Amino acid sequence: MTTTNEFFNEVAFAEPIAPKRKVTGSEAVILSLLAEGVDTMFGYPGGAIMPVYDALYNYQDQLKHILVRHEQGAVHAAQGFARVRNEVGVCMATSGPGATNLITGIADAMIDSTPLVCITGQVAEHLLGTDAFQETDILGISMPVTKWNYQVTKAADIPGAIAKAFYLAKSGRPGPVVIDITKNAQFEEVDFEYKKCTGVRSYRPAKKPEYTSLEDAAKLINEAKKPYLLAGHGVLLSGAQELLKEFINKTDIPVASTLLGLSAFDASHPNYVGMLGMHGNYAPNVKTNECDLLIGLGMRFDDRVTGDVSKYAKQAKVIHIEIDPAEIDKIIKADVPIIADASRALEGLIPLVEKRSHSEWIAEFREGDRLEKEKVLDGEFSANTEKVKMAEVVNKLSEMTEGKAIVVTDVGQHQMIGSRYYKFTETDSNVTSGGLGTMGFALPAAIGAKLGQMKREVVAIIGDGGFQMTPQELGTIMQYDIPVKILILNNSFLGMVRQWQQMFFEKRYSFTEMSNPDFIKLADSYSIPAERVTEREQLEEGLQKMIDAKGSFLLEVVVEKETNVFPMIPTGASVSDVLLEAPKA
Ligand SMILES: Cc1ncc(C[n+]2csc(CCOP(=O)(O)OP(=O)(O)O)c2C)c(N)n1
Repeated sequence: MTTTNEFFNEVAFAEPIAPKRKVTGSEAVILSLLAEGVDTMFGYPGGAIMPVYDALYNYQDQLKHILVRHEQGAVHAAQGFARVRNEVGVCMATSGPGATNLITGIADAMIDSTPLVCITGQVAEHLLGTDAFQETDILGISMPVTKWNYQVTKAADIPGAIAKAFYLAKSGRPGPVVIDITKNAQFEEVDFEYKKCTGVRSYRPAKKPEYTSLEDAAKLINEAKKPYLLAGHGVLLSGAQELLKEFINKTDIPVASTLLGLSAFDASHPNYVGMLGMHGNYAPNVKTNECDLLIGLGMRFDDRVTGDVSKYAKQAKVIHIEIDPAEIDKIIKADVPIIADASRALEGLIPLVEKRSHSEWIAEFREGDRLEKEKVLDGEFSANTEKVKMAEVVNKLSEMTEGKAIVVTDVGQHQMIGSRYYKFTETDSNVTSGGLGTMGFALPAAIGAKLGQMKREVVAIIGDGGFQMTPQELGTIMQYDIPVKILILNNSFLGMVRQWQQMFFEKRYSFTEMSNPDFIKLADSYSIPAERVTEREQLEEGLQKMIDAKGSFLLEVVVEKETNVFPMIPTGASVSDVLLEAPKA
């Protein structure tokens, strides 16, 4: 473990921004958060963090604390908040079970590069290692799923540790950080003074690209006949949305989005070709194996995007622009690696690239879209089934909100349908659990997203399975009157798993059918207005009620039980083999 001296020697701090005064370690925690500009945090108290909660009591008008109903809710809410604000999300929990309940969300934030500072209480220093009440080695447990974690045992170290935590969480490739504070450190006194962290010696995230690599990339871009750009979460994280538009308007390159990159590029732009991946659109997947230049921008060639890597874009030169050097050549070998944030790389590239037109190449994508429309969309949107289909609901929602809502999706069929059919026209609007695929994410993440962007409409789209993983957060919505809209697409199945069972396990529906509670009564018990739509004719009216509601609203739509999500790249297949329908038996 790092000792105090090593810790401070490593870190560069700015000038003090808070005057020196004597406070308890607990008050120092709150003052440090305020010095970092935190106005909202999420948490759940308990014995080992009680002194910090006590200190918070006096600062309630400056630092809004949202009491969730389960620590997993706190961390997902902090993620939702961070994602729509592009700021660090903050959550807090007690030691032991409180801290371990944060782990799923921390792992989720790690893989989806979401900046978080998670503060946990810990037993007093003299009890460490004794299996004391509610003691758990949260540093050991969280080590593989945090960017950094640190245990503070002395009040004097609190401001420095929190400053370093914020710096590490948001710099370079963002991620979650855990600061574990022993109870004695919370009680002790400290001469409080806050200095923001400006750098850590052993950690030098690249920001600025090498000029020669930009020149090499520009040469490939200028020469390419069929260039193709894949936009990922890094575009949003580095605030490169406008630069990307400028770059595309100049080069006329078609742009596809990863799941987490959605809303970084306006879906109504003529160069937008759709979503990549296992359940992405048809053309964006197939064209990967036909382009002559592939530009990965702030994305990491996840296996859901690449399918079989041995058959992935073999014909293409690859430019990979990515802030995390560990991602370069990890899955796809780059001809031109550019280690930089998306924003800096585009800034450098725009003057070097020539004005081009690629209309014929883009028309090839439209041909793929036509095929997808014929084989998938026409069926998805037509009223040819008894119950309404998920696609109809999302399509209607997208139309009725003009693509302007923040959409928070859970995990499953509805996530893929929601991501593909919601036509995002505003940036920072897509909040989903991509890398970890955490069911139960959406309800608490929507709470965070709404509190992060109060002026925007926030709609959580959730399956009946995922909703039942964190339904207790209805209590949080009730207590703080958070106007989140909840859209449950109820197929009485763990739909995505059922789809796989149907396609790959001979329809053996092993433990995927669900008897559900009455969601309307459940919402009612939390004083949340709710309605159920069972017929197609009621859909528009139901959605309108939900949209018009001033406060929170739960709309349950009973959807077709056994519809499948296509296109689909079966596990291990190539992007060229994306299926538009189930293979005939
Ligand atoms: C915590 C967790 N457990 C299990 C899974 C595996 N899983 C992925 S999708 C899915 C089914 C989701 O069902 P539901 O929430 O009803 O949504 P639907 O697919 O029907 O839209 C399951 C069980 C998961 N992603 N996360």
